[in-house]
Amino acid sequence: MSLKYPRKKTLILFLCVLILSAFFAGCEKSQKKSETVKRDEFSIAVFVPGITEGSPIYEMLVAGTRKAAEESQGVKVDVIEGGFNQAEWQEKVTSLAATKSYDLIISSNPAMPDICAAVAKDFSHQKFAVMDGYLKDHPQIFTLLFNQKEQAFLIGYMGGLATKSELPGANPDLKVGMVVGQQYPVMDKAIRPGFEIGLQQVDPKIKLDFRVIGNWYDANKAADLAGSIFDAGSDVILAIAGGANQGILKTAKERGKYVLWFDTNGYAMAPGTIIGCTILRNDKAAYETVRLAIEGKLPFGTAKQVGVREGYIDFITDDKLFIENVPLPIRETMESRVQAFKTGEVHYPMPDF
Ligand code: RBF
Repeated sequence: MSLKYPRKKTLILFLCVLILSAFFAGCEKSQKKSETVKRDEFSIAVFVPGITEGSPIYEMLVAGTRKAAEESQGVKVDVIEGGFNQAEWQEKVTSLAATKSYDLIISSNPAMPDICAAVAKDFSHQKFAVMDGYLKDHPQIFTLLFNQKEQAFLIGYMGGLATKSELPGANPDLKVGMVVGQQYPVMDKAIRPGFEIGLQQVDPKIKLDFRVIGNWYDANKAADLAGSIFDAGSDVILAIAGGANQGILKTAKERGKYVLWFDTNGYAMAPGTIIGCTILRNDKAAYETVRLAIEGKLPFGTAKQVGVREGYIDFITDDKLFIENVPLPIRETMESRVQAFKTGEVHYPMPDF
């Protein structure tokens, strides 16, 4: 009998220990759980192949990604600029993948799918999304290509109407200029031909004066090229040169000539000088892509293509500055051209490249 109580005490003690250890185990578990939640946050690297500022297409890439991240909880975004030395891009993307800390690396330009595919060989965990690029059937990569033949056609049609117009800076020569940062397959097979088709649908006698800077930042060289294009008889230039576009704008303003703008609404940057803007919704594309990736629904392995009809390419006709600076008959013609693409009456497929 005398042993009864000590036994009871031992039992109570044992139960206490059991309860306490269960309690502490519970604490540890919930601590681990909160650690897991932390590790489970969705992490995105935006690799800008160049410099964001001054390149409308990259500014939209960053803005669209940030917007999608801000609308979700626990999503982290790091923006990494690759700079203008293109030979370094692959190494820089490799370092990002090697950190193993990004659920998604998103980038934008037609050279990036191949670079991502090369990096993917060594990092099978890494997923990529490339806007303004095309690569089919790679299980780690999603790409989205804009129909830039349609985008270039619309601005070409505007260029044709402008060079034949009574605008104060227009001359009787049927010549239109184009200054680009560099040449690449989409430029040579879609953008330049689309622009020329647009010009020549207005008048087959219109000639294109095409010049290449050789990089995406040299505004002085761009200004000189624009000057020699105007000297040779053009009255309007399509600018696709990233940060170097500023040089084209400067020369056009000084000479009372015109610029056609690509990718964003640029009318307010140079009122009366920029007389046409054809836009590409890289912000919308990046936003939608990132949202799907966060939800785990982005179809890696597919290559999406979008154009005017799908709402990713447009020509802006309702801006106050377009209305103020461009005569009504030109505006009406442009509106009807855009409409024909929107309804599907006209469609230019993107070529293979
Ligand atoms: N476009 C830019 O606006 N800025 C750039 O720095 C830039 N770099 C490019 C680099 C490469 C290798 C390639 C192929 C294209 C680049 N582009 C750049 C062009 C861009 O992808 C797109 O075609 C144009 O912005 C017109 O929409």
